[in-house]
Formats: sequence, C-alpha cells, structure tokens
Amino acid sequence: MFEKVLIANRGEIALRIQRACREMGVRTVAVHSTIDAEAMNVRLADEAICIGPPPAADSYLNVQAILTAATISNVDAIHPGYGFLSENADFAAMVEEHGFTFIGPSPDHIRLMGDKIAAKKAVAAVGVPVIPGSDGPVKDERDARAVAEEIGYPVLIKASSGGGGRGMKAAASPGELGAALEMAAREARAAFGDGTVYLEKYLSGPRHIEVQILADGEGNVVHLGERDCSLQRRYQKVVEEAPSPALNDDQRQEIGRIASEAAARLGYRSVGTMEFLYQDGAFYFIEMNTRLQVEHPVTEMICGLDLVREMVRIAAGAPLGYTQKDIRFSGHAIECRINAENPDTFAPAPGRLGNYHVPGGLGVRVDSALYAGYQVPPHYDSLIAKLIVHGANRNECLMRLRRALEEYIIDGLETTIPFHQRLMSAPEFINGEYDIHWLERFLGNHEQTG
Ligand code: MV4
Repeated sequence: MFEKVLIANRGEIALRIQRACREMGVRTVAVHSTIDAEAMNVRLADEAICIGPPPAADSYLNVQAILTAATISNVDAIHPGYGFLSENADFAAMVEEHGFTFIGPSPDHIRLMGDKIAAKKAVAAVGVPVIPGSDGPVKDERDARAVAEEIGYPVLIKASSGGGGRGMKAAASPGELGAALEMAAREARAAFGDGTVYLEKYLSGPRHIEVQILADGEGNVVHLGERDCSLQRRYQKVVEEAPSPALNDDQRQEIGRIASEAAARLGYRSVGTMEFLYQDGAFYFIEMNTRLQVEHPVTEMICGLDLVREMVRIAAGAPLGYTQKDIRFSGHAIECRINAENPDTFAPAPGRLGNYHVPGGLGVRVDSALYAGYQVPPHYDSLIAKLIVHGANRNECLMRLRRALEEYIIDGLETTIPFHQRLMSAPEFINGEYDIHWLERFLGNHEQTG
C-alpha cells in the first residue's frame, strides 16, 4: 500500500480523496493555488504545496508544477480526482514515467475513450449496443448525406474529441446537413483543436443512464449498478440518482452485465463509467468516462463501497477481492449538486460564507469543503457542495431531501438550494418521469440540444 499520495485537485473532491486516504493510514499531499491556501483540504492534509496562481492553467492544470510537487514531497502515487487532468492521457503517462503511480485507468484506456469514434468501435466490438451512425468520421457533406439517408433523419453531428455537448449539431433534414456539419467541425476545432466529426441517429427524448464499473486490471470486474443523470441543464448535471426510476431489475442486470463484460474484455482497470442513452426500452452507448465522477456518492450509498478506497487499493496492486455475487444493493440515493450560483439565472455568485450549517440525521451525507468564513473563489467550477440522501426507497429519499434542503444554511452567497427546493415539488420529478430535455422545459428556456 502507498505511504503517501498527492491529490492533484481542489475543493470537495480533494477532501473526499483525503478522507479515504486518511482512513487507510495513507498520508496526503495537497497541492493548491495561491487563492486556495486556506481551503479545508489544504488544512487537513499532512503536507501542502503551492503550485501557482489562481488560473487553472497555471496551477491545477500545470503538469510540471504538479510533478515537481510530487518529487519534492516524495509521494508514491497521484490521484487526479475529476475534471482538470483526470482524463489527460499524457499526464497519466508522465506520472508513470516519473516513477509515480497514477491512481486511475491506464493511459491507453484514457486515450482510447477520449476519442469518441475509437471508443464506440472498441465497445461495439465487445458486445455493447451503440447508436446507428457513420462507421468512423464523416469527411464531407456527401459522406454525411449517404449515412443520413441510410439511418434516417433527424441525425446528430458529434465531435470525436468532444464530450459534454460541445461540437454537437442536429440536422432534421438534408437541407440542414451542410450547415450542421460545418458548425460542428468549426466548434470542435475551436474547442479541441480537432475538427473530426461523426454522425449518429438523433435520439429525441432519451434518458441518460450510466453504469459504474470497477476493475482490477487482472480480469476481475464488477458493476455497481446504474445512475440516472437525465436532470441536466446545458449539459451540466444538477441531480443524479441511483437506481434509475426508469429501469426494472431485468434491465438493470442486463446493462450491468453488458458493461462489466465489455470492461473485462477490454482489460480495463480502476473505476470507469459507461454512459448510455435509454429510449423506448433500448440502451445505446454514447461515451465512457475514465475518471471518478462527481456523482459517485449515490452509487456508494446504495452499494456500501468506498470508491476512492477501491481506486487506491487497485492502483496499489491489490486484487478486487470480491465478485458480482458479493455486491449487494440497498435502497435508493439522490444527489443534489449545490452551486454558488443565482438560483434563478444560474449566474456564478462567488462570495464569502457567513453562517454555515450542514444538515444531518439518518441517511444524509454532505460532501463539501465549505466552512463559515470561507471565500468561494471565482476562478473554478461553481460546485460547492453535494447533498446526498439515502433511503429505503425513492419516496423516502424525496422526503429526506426536502427536509435536508430546508436545514442547509449557507449565508453570505447565493446558492442553487432554492432551485432544488422548487424541483422537489415538480410532479415529473416526483414521479421520476423526466428525460434529458425535461429540466430545460421546466426552467422555461427552450434552447435546443443540437
Ligand atoms: C446524443 C443525444 C441524442 N442522440 N446522441 C450530450 C453530450 C454527450 N454526452 C452526448 N450527448 C448527447 N448525445 C444522440 N445520438 C443527446 C445528447 C444529449 C445529452 C446526453 C446525455 C445527457 C444530457 C444530454 C443533453 C443534451 C443532449
């Protein structure tokens, strides 16, 4: 087991990783930008190293500074958390080249899954259902038109280096295809430096269901059930839950089996999330994430595993030590992402916390690094806390969530707590009958997806 781990992240996820390490007797090194010097994860770490000024490019994305900090503090391994460098294959490879263990999947798998065309081919080859579309990139309108005629409109043009909705454009008819192709390629080139695009049948009202995978790289793989992440605004998840209210047990077992068998055949190691669109009773793979996800706590709450501990153990060479028959699911969990944003406009609203009171009681978990007097900086993502509740069933979670949201006091800045409270009384949310577009309808802005 590692003696010391560097956590190359900030905020709630840095604290989350630190907690798992501390419970395992593993010492931690926190790296931070100048503005994060007083952050809770920095205070609670065994060592802290400043790696640069506030801009992420100069600090949390500064590979040289992070590797230098790892060398100076003589750590055994680096955990990237999520975001920042967590899915940067070059960073993972450099970490290993510098003699540290990267706590996460192999650089090859990170690279493979970052190329959406290659990822789709790789998982299709190991039995995962994918969305009908082009067999590889579409080079020009003639190419695209031929595929679109075959699969039928509407179609969606997507960036191969994309993700999170950027470089995505829908076309409802042949006349729209040329413009959609051009816009997607231009946006992809600007955002990712790669204008490669591919084409898929556009699913108009799916749910977003993702399967959590855990593998030791020695052929032992388990799935830890699914998460329903359909409640999104501008491709940002706002509420996630496990299990999905849309699936029955047969479907749950089927998609879990497909995902874990695929991970085993790919020789996958560490955590991974296979993202699917679910529509009319069928699943379609869209992407695989090679990182610990923001919403991992809802999975932890229903299966009782500490996913960060499992990542660290696997990276240190331990076998999984259990098989699918040992995984027991219990109850339901829902997570609300609480952002430092105006609850109506969602405009970022950084500021200094006054009174701060965290909800508690049976089945209530808060993952956050906030404290009274903490100054929320404007330089990073606006997520400041995750309120997670667990209950015997979904209704118990809804009651608990309403109660916990009322208890949660964050004075001194605007947060999205009032938005979540409004959501808790929406009939479609209460009934679990929402697809990926429902929230934007509920919020009244009808921006289109593609
Ligand atoms: C799609 C789709 C419909 N049809 N692909 C959004 C970003 C990236 N994860 C892929 N995404 C989508 N791909 C086809 N063929 C709809 C979306 C999509 C979406 C997917 C999951 C969760 C929220 C979403 C919001 C808008 C669009």
